[in-house]
Amino acid sequence: MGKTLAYKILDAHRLNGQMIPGTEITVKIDQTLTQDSTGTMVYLQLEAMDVDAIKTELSVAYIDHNMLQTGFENADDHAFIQSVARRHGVLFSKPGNGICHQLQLENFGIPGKTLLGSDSHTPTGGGLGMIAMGAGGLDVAVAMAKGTYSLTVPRVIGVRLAGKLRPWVSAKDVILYVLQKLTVKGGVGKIVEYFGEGVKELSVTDRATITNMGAELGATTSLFPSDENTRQYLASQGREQDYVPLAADADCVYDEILEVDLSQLTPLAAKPHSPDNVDRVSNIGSIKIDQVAIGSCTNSSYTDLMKVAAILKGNRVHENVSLVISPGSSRILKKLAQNGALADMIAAGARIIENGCGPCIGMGQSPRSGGVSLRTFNRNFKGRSGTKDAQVYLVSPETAAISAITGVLTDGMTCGRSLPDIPPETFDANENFLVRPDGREKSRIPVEMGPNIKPFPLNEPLPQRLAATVTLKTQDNITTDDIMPSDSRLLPFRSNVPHLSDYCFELIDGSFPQRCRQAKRCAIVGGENYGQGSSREHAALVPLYLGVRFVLAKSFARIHRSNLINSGILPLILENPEDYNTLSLNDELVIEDAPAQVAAGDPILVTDSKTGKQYKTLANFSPFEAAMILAGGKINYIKKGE
Ligand code: MIC
Ligand code: SF4
Repeated sequence: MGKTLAYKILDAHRLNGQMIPGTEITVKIDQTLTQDSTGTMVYLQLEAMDVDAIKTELSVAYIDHNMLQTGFENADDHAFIQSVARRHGVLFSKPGNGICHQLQLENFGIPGKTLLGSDSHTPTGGGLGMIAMGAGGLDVAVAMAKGTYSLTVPRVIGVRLAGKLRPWVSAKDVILYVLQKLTVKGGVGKIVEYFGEGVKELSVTDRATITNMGAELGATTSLFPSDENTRQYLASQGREQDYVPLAADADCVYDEILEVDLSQLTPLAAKPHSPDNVDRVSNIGSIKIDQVAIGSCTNSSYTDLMKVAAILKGNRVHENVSLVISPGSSRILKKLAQNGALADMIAAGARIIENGCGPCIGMGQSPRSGGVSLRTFNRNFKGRSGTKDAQVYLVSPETAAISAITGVLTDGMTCGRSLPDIPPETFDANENFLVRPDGREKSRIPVEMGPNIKPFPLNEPLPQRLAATVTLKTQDNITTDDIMPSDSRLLPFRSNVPHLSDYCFELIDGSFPQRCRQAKRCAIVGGENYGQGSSREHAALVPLYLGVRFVLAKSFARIHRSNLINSGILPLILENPEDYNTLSLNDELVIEDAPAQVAAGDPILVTDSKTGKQYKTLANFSPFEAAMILAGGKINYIKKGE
């Protein structure tokens, strides 16, 4: 039987374990990327590991998230990252160069390679036929130090694409459709692999939009074959030599298949407050809008922005709408400036902001109170925009641009306008935003550490009797934005866990930090898909700082589960989901003989010390994960030299 493309690449990089779904393998990591909001922790951890030389073929440190510089904190973080990058031979991408995923695709992505990034949207690289995965910062630091990463072998969902997209329907609508079908937890433990006749109708940047937002399915990653379109894309970036044709074997068998006829799709939108709350734009109707934000790592490619410019050209942004555009990279912005498209946008009344994440992570441009914002981004979790009661809809660049003109949510297919074809372009590399390692010896390059950079918390080895008070009970699909919010107030403090701890679960229950400070050790009760969304390990480190020692939930999102384990916090799955109903705030829970139970494997028994009720939980720890839990987290485990 033939192999899926995902298994071919994983198998070719496999160092340990077998390709058996659900078991652990260790793979060689060719490339890593970090961005600044997770990067400070990554480089603190890399420094703590005291390695002589990084083991990857290429590692890049991008600055794209924390760029408002409202105080000294962001700039200090940038200087810190630049200094450590230089010490370790990591390439540094200066602020202003653009968003990490767009830049990695343009400059460094190579079909068939593995990429591990400290950002959940690293699967953008799957648009080029890479196995590109998001992970917590510590896992990326270890991948740099050792050149490896361990993961659970995923199952593979095949998405068969047929037909061709109609005008006004684009790649964003494809992934919104897939999200509608599979939901935000449909991809957990799986890789989503696209195949079929329709693949050739999508450019690499279309594919990257789809694999980028595949993160919202909870998938390990998503990927496309590498074909003639891939060759053309790499040639357009001056890197044709990096092209490698790749495809699944014709007789491979997928674990599941989803059929998508591109020609049947219509413009779609994800309604507040979840990326899978998808409906047709025509069904939602002409709701009045206040803001349109175009950009992010999902939809800021050259073609996306050229389409936007073509729609805006000669028109006026509606008087009640604020249109803000953030290009994906300096190379794209330069081209838009050279060919006049930027002038068309500005003439129409668009606000152009810096190349970077910007409004996508609440760094400015928060909508008005109760405002309706159409965004070409990938996440519309409540409060993420920086305005608690904003209503954020996720749409394609085409839908965003036409709606910015009409002032209401508009289905481009019915607006009576045609869309011009965007001819392919070639791009010059812009080396001036990159700082390449200069080969100086590590010891001769000092670490530049600003006063806001505080040490990260470390857990204790697993005690004999692990007793904890339930200090929070949550619903299903809790996001890492819920656990550790990130916006312009808080992003500058990503290197200061004590400061962040006052805001943990702020939007869900503002008294959580106080309750944790009163209880000695704490536990959280969660529903399905606990910890979905970003890769930020702050969603584990901050609870750890507050005393959280285990989380009981119906199920966990992949990256957050790993981040909990790396922090020595036990992610325990309730064997009987009905037990969720019995557990409540202030319950006193205890795991007796904790080290012996973890070492023996599932089930792990958690007892309510007041009522005596026992909860059977499943941890599914691999031997390596169990060892980390016993040691009190990954850093302690590494320090023990095991
Ligand atoms: C996000 O889109 O949520 C982020 C901000 O890029 C995060 C990383 C972070 O929290 O720093 C992600 O996707 O992993
Ligand atoms: Fe940046 Fe938004 Fe992409 Fe996250 S999703 S990397 S915040 S643009």
